Amino acid sequence: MQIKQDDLLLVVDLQRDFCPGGALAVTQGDAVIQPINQLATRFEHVVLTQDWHPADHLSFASQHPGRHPYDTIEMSYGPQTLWPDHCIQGSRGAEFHPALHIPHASLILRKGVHREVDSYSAFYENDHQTPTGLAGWVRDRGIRRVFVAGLALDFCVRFTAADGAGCGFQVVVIEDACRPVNLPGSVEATHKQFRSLGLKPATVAQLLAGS
Ligand code: VGL
Ligand code: ZN
Repeated sequence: MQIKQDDLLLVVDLQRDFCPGGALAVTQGDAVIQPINQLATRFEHVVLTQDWHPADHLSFASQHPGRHPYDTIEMSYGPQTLWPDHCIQGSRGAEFHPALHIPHASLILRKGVHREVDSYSAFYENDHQTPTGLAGWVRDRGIRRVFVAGLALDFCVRFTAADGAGCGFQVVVIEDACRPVNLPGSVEATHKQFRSLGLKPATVAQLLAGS
């Protein structure tokens, strides 16, 4: 697969809290950083997303007495998984991982900033109605194809890829440049959704080889 000038690399949530030692650590989350740094040099357009919650965000189990991380609750917009406190605005855990090095990235999109609604996707908040503005940014640049990589495969990457396709972009998930949180059934559900949306997977090696 050949990377073109009007392609975008969308790098999802490569933050300290999602890497080993972080508040919501994804197994081997940091293993994707070097490949993504390398891939990013091939893209003219790169966007980084940053999970960026107020300290009292309602996706935090700590805001729901008697509830625990990874429980599911019903919010006004549907089911919501509860998480340990993570990526609090301005905190060390919310910083990009120090090994991430993509100086030419032209947009940093912060999401999950509203207390009442989580935002896994970089395009829409979890109510599936409130846009982040990214679709317009992408369209205005004439970008047609969006490559997605980062953390976590079964949450923010999954919802970003699905919404990107819903916005009319051609979406390619670079699966070996992602790692999952891996809750029961979450990875299987992700693959099933990708298949049903007809999303193309790619590997880092395929892209670097341009084949
Ligand atoms: C994420 C859970 C909560 C992610 C963000 O980046 O996949 N997962 N907030
Ligand atoms: Zn979050």
